[in-house]
Amino acid sequence: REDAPWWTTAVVYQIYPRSFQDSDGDGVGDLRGVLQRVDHLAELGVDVVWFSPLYRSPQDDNGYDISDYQDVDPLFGTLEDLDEVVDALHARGIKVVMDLVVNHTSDEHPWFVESRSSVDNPKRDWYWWRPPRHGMAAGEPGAEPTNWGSFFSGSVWELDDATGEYYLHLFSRKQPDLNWENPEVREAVYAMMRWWLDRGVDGFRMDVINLISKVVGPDGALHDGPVTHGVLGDAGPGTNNGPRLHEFLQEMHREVFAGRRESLLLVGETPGATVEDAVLFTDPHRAELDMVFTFEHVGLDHGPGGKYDPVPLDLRDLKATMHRWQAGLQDVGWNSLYWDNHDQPRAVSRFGDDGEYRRESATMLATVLHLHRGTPYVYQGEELGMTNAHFTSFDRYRDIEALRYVEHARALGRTSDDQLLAGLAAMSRDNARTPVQWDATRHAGFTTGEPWIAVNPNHRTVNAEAERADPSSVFHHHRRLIALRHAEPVVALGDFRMLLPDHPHVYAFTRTLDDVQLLVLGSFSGEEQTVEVPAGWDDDAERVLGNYADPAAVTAGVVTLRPWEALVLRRR
Ligand code: ISL
Repeated sequence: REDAPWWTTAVVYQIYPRSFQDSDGDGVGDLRGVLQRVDHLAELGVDVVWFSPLYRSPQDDNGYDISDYQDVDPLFGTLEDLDEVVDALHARGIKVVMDLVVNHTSDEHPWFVESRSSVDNPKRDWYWWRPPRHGMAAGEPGAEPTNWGSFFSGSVWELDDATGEYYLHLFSRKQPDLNWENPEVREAVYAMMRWWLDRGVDGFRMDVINLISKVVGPDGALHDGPVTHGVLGDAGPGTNNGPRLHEFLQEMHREVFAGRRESLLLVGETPGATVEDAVLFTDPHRAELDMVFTFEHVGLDHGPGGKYDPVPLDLRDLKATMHRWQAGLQDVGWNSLYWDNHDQPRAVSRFGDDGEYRRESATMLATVLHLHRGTPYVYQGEELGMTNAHFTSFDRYRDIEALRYVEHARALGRTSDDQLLAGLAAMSRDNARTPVQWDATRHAGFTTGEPWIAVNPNHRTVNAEAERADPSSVFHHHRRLIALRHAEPVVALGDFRMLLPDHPHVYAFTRTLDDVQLLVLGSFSGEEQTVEVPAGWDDDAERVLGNYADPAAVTAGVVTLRPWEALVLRRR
């Protein structure tokens, strides 16, 4: 127990700077805005803040397209402002983790500007340049070097007229992929990372880090992927979890983290990773990462047409997935736990009820998440029970992924505008990107100007000021959950055992450490649910947390949960 790393008892808070707090009235959040809100974070009690990208960027993908890794974008402030924010957070005992986006840069990064300038530029090989498909002319339909489709719709290949070759971009055409096969690229990335650590940051959240090693055949060949739907192929087999991925991570570790790992937090974003992959990433003896983000649980409601064609979540699937990850990383490795981030719709709208039972379902979801074994991540606004945007017209959307998707879907002509709008309303990343709702005033106290994306009109009732005033609020519930993890070792380290795996509406599990045991119950239902619990929970079990003033009672092994009720019991 004494040997457990510090992050086993930690809770991380994610800030998406553009939507957090504006200080200068330009409608975009910034670093001086963050300074105004550090007390909110301290009151919540979080241990770490992860900042989505603050670096200099053309903002094609809201900063995930970086043109200078060692500067702050003027939209957000200056390096000196960032130093002040880091100092202010450190002064409150909060560590700072930077987003690290090194699968790709911006096409405006000097490295890429050089690389595209000619075929014999020394940086040509820093990116993935390929001639047209054999026997075809540049620009001819189908002449792209592979059939891969981009995460943001369309081909991953962009023809560059200057040299008649194509460059690879798994995301937007303004996000060319770096060629990690080239040792100079890796050395440049490691040097930049060391610079940030020397400046005082406490770790990195590594964007799509499992895409950095591509499958390269002899003579540098890349291979077509299977075509499942549509005309483009799946880039996954050729780019996800490639052959040199673990080698690169171990090298990064030696070159950047050696000797200072204990105080840092290293978390990888790994869409497509399996439990088995996660064990390899997070086994401390392999010296790669501390934890990774799984995507399995946030893909369960994607339908046959992909994420914008959602299907209702079957709670049994969610429990089975979470259980597999809990069990798979019980002995070796560690989980990160999240429902929300800047790429996902709001969980209270997605898995809960964001109307009548907003408070109950948001607190239930938080309880279930935070009581798992792993490090919980709270995304800005989640602690306020913020909901989806519920936009009803295309012109509200800002996210490049959504806009590209609409453009391509319309060109294919198979989906009506109503269907497209319904898909976006349910699943768009912009649902998570509306400004944080601080109070009931115009624009929710986020900005004095015009916000870059509409503020949710429900800020009149859903906001930090109202949440702070109500002891039973989503905010105070999060505060209690975070305090519980700090105080009670079984929350951090206890063994996880799933109960009632086949129940369609109730999430139930125990956590056990030495002679202390917790029982966690959460109802994913607006109706009463009566379930049986294991023997021994009705006599002297102590109520640790709940989201109703008068907690449900366990009598003779049976408990009836009210709509979206959550309950945590303890016994020794
Ligand atoms: O958002 C997603 C689901 O539609 C994912 O496909 C997402 O693009 C993927 O998880 C990678 O996300 C990360 O890298 C992207 C960036 O757009 C995301 O915001 C970031 O979290 C490219 O840098």
